[in-house]
Amino acid sequence: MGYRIVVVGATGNVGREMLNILSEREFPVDEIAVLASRKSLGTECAFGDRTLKTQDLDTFDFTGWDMALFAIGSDATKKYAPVAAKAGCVVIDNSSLYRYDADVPLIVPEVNPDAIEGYAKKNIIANPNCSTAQMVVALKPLHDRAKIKRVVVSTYQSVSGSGKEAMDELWMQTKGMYVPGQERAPSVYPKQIAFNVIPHIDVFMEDGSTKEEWKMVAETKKIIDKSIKVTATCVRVPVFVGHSESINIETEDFLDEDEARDILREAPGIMVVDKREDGGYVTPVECVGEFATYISRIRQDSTIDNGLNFWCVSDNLRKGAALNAVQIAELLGRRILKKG
Ligand code: 11C
Repeated sequence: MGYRIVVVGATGNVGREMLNILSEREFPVDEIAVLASRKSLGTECAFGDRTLKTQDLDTFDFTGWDMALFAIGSDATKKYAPVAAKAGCVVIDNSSLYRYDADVPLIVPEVNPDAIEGYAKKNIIANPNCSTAQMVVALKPLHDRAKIKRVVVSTYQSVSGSGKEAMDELWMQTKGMYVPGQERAPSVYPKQIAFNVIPHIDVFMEDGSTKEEWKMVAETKKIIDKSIKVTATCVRVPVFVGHSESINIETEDFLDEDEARDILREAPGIMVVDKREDGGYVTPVECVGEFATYISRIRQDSTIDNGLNFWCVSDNLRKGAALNAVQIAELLGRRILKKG
């Protein structure tokens, strides 16, 4: 016996990946419904070798459905997630709406699976931001061994994090550089993204940081340990899929680079590719469509007593969103609903 699953926002970048991953991982599905807003109604979605027709989110009755994977914006989530949760359907939400709510667990299954026990307060479980998800998978095993005091992270985030329109903007702007008359002015982003980098993701906060940077701080604390200090600079780069991060950690205990490499090799969800030679590291194009978070360039930071640097790359639509949501669904099934 399997589950009755709903995917909300099934026609978007993340929704489509949710369907792919549910199918790839052979999630025990008895019945599946794909929902979209009115403007996408009738659009067909692939689920394995089946084709599903989208249904109207506005009128859908969540009663009797086990889990709903939400991949829509915060405003729509605010309207529909409580409806699903109230109907007894557990919501796994990819938006930022509930992440900082003390009554909603924020889960990365390799890192804090036990937090799922708190799901019943609201019948909602939150999925973290993509840049946080891949980072905490790497930080947790190092924190368990040497206690991380401080993290300095700079991100190189792909345009798929901003949705399909941003991917089109990168494509059209790039084409427009070479084809006279097809120049494309910035629209999704405040500045040109083709052949450029933009140190600005999400809205600005009062202290000069951006919301994306704030999320990395707040979410790392909630998922791993509130004592970890995080400072982040988040940058958009002209890459279609795959977020990269340059991470520096300072630990309480000394951690040798070779031991760190061994720890990361053994850690769940991680693949270490770290040869000190040309091409002996992973770049975003190589992580597309993969489940793992890749770690490369592990090395001592010789400017402090207990410091390490490393490079972290992952498919932001997968570990950063859809895969993590499906892993939460698997965890919920295994630990709580126990049907599969
Ligand atoms: C980006 N990290 O790359 C964002 C996308 O809070 O779920 C996901 C935003 C979020 O633009």
